[in-house]
Amino acid sequence: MSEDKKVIFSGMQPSGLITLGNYLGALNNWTKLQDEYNCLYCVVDLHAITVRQDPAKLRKASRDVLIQYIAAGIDPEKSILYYQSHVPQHAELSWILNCYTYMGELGRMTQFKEKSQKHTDNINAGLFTYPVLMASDILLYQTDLVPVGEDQRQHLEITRDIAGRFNAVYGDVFKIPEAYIGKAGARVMALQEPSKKMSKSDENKNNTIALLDEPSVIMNKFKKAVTDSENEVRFSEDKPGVSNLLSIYCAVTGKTLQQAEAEFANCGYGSFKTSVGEAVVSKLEPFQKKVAELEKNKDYIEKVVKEGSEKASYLAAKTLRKVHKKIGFIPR
Ligand code: AQP
Repeated sequence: MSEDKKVIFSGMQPSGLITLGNYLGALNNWTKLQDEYNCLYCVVDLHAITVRQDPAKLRKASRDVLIQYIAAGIDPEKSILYYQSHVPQHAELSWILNCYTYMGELGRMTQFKEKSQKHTDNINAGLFTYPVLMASDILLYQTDLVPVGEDQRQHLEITRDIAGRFNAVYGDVFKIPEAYIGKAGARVMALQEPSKKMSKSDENKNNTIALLDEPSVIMNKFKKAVTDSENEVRFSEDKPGVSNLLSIYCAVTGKTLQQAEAEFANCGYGSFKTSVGEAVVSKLEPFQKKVAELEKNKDYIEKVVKEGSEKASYLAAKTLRKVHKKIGFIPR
């Protein structure tokens, strides 16, 4: 890693198939940061098990996420790509930072409130301490910047609080990370319920576009997408379905909202939805081809995973050694 570049850390959970929301809101932006920053992109499998996962599905999703990082344009020569569970320092630092985090602040996390309402049968301690693991992910690498969507801002705030609290006791151990605010990241909403975000773990598959969906499936899902009774293609808060489709169209074509509204001014919802579907299909076509190529190249993927976790472990061990020393643990 080059000393003069700032460090960026981000990750995605292998909790399902990566969606168009994950791509437009995160992955696509990550690829643009690789020349200017030292980037670490992690598949955060430890986070995924805060919700019960089927082992075979988790294994497959973890492989798929890593391959899709590369297919989307993350270059293992430039960025560090790895699985969180391959770098044990994440879990080790997380335990330590648990001891510097208060129950009260964790209880205020919206994601905990939402997920514990959704999974009432499994409100586990991991779900509660998720933000501490996330703080560890970030702080282990002396991260300067974290690209986060609005939904993750609260987690970055608690990371900053924990780091500041630790530094106040032991001196400057951790870099205090900042949010990286790129160009307005698209927030993609669920196609059938546009008041909530598109999520890979959504059980209603018509709500989500998976990056690996077949073209015919993508077209079908867009055709079924919820709109309204007005039949006017216009971006407006009271038209969440149409506005979401317009945002998706702009994000994949690079057109402005004004251009898109003008293009569909005299167009019924049927042909508007077809155009959005076609734009998404053609955006995803080269990506899907690349995924198919990478899937055949197991040796290459293995090499990327091995080298990535070695590089990440080296950096993580450096921080953890410092933490151990400051706390007063006997050196290993
Ligand atoms: N709908 C979305 N629009 C824009 N960005 C999104 N992100 C997630 N959903 C949207 C961004 O994708 C990254 C991946 O985050 P994650 O995998 O850690 O978990 P998440 O945010 O909880 O994503 P999901 O898809 O909703 O997963 P599940 O269903 O497992 O909870 C983040 O940068 C996020 O901002």
